[in-house]
Amino acid sequence: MKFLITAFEPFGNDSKNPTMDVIKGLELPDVDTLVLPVTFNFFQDFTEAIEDKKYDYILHLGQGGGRNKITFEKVALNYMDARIADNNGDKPVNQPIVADGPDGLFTTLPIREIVIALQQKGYPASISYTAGTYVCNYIMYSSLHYFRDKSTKVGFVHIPYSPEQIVDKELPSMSIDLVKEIIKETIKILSLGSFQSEQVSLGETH
Ligand code: PCA
Repeated sequence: MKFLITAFEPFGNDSKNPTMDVIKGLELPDVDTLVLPVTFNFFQDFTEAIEDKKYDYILHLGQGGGRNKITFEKVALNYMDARIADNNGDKPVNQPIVADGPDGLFTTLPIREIVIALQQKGYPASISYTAGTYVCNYIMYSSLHYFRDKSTKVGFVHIPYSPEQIVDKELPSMSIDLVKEIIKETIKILSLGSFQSEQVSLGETH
């Protein structure tokens, strides 16, 4: 199994992006890592960079400031509505990502099975039903759309702020070591490929 794990550069008012620290520690066989710019126009460069790699799994990581768990995204929307400019100064508002693309695309990772397995091991993981309307949603949608008829499976994981980022804020955080451990466990679960699909609900009522 070949994996690609991506991180993002810092953006907005944040001088760090914890995803960059997380991938630094992921020296594993069959796992490549890549840092992506926080811009709405780099997807073609991304596909060129990974053209001959034939990954089985691509796991994009993004900072989800304010989240209190590792969250596996269920759906990407064909929609950009940037509250702040990206790192190129672009700020697309109320626009589709792919003209004539489907309104939404579900992740092709078995996230229910992953989250159940992680929770059983005592890790704080859950499913999220919105990846926002900024660059994380853009990369998730673009990747799912690009790989829709290919064997590569695509997923997106938002991670909380790291403890040093919330020293002056009333927001949750998670240590980089714990995030790394959970991502390594996720890679292990996917590599073993033996999922339990229990009929428990991981849904939300709001
Ligand atoms: N988080 C942002 C973009 C880059 C990142 O790490 C987002 O959630 O859209």
